[in-house]
Amino acid sequence: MIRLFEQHRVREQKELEGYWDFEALDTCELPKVYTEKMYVPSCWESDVKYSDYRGYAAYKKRIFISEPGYYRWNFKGVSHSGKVYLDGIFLGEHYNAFTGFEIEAEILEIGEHCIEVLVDNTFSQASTLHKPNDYYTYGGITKPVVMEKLPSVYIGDMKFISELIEEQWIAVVQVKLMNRAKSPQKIEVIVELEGQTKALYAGLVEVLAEDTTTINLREICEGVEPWSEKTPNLSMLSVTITNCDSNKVIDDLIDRVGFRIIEVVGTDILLNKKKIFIQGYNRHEEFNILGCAIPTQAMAVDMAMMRDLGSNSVRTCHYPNDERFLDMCDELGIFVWEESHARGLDLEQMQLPNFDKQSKDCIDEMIGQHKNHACILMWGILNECSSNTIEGKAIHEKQLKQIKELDPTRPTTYASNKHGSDISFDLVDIMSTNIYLGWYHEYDTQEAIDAAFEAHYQWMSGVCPGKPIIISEFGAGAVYGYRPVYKVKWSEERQSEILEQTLKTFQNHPAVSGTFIWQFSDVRVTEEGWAMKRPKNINNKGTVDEFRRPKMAYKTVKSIFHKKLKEL
Ligand code: ADA
Repeated sequence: MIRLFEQHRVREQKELEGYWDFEALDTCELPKVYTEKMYVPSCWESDVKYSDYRGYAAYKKRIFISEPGYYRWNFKGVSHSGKVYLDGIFLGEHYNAFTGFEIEAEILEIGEHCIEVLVDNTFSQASTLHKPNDYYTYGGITKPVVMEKLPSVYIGDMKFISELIEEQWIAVVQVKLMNRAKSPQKIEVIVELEGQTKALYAGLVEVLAEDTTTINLREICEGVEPWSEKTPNLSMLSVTITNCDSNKVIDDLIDRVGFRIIEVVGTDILLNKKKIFIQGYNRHEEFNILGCAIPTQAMAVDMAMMRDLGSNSVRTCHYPNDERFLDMCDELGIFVWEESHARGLDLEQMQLPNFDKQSKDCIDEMIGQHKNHACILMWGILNECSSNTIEGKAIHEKQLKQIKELDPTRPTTYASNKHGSDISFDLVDIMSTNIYLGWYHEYDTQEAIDAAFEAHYQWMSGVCPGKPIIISEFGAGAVYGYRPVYKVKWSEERQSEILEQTLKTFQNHPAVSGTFIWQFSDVRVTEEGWAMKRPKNINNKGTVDEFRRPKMAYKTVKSIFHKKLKEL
């Protein structure tokens, strides 16, 4: 499945799912011979032969071209990086497993061609975001590959923003047209929004040779049903273009949008002018043996459990998520804190030569690809990075500036663990703190936990008064099935008790606007650097284990979350 809704009725698209030729490699170069098969999309670790393989591999897919023209391959996720070749000719490359990329080529010869991809999931100084970590990063073509034939003039992008001014909902839409032809093209453009009686836009534009044209519109919309967690109303926004000379419809693009506005007013977070309380989970993109190549059916399993628990939100720790998961959040009314890729980098790692570009590209792609999702309420960066140094603050500032330039409509944040020393909170709209009271910070009574958080809050509000505060991570570990008579750490009982105590502290504190439990499910971690701190090589702070088996804490969280929902 490419998306949870139909994106095109005119443009030809097909998913290149199935077995591709595969060859594990000693060096990152195209092989002469392929001796194996690997399923796409999948993590190669899901093939028992490669369950802990970290290295290079080549994939090859034969394609048949029946008509000369412009073709594009949209790789939704290649982990960690991919180099793409057509008939042995290098077309382009991409770093980062968690954002998609597009590769284009003009093919003139009818007949068989082949796409090859060199995939690399090694760790090196050149890879500044994929590091040995408290989550596993897999190898392979892990998300769908979509091939499409593009007309010479096609729709390059569509951006939707909703505004609410004096009770009136306004649609602000930007459409980009691309012209590959060597002559100007006269195009009729129609932009329609489901529920609106007349087209938002209908007009003729001329796109100059080998150039682009942008159409901007801003229209008051009547009868709008806004999007919210209780009423996740979505509308199909479609743009269709017709070549005026041939009078032939040549391309279309459909997206699914929601009218909603998110604001920070004082210490409150408002959705459509109403204060909200965010409660939910940090969720890594991993589903046990499937790794990060999660089919939508498995995403739906997680979504059903998080909603059963009473979650109204998810934090995409620590990287942009699959757009199909975001489609689900749009459709079910789940708030999302989407985060660019970074976890626990110190200043030295943030100053590596490739860090700036790899971070910039990830933010550009995250916002470029996910900007129209109503569910995304805020953008996050740099989880537990160097926000307590002058140089680190400058890097935070640079990334936050980039985000605001791309999208001024959503608040920004980052999750800090620099308790008592963070100097960057003034840069963000929402202050967020990771604080494991009762687990990493030894407190064992409710009173002690309440007092410890109050002291932490006093420090935060002293450093940067008058902003909303989110508890972006808190929780405890538990090995599934470990039920000793004593409530020792790693037992399910202790995890349940710590979550009960800390949830009570955070949910009862007037300054807290949201809580994200660390974490929804247990996840595999890299052996390098983490095995000795993680029983079974697993980060087991999940409320469910890696097989989605609920731990004792499940009932505890469910009771507390649902009680809070009743108060909201
Ligand atoms: C940090 C980090 C998480 C995870 C967590 C833990 O807060 O942000 O990714 O590693 O600690 O489980 O200790």
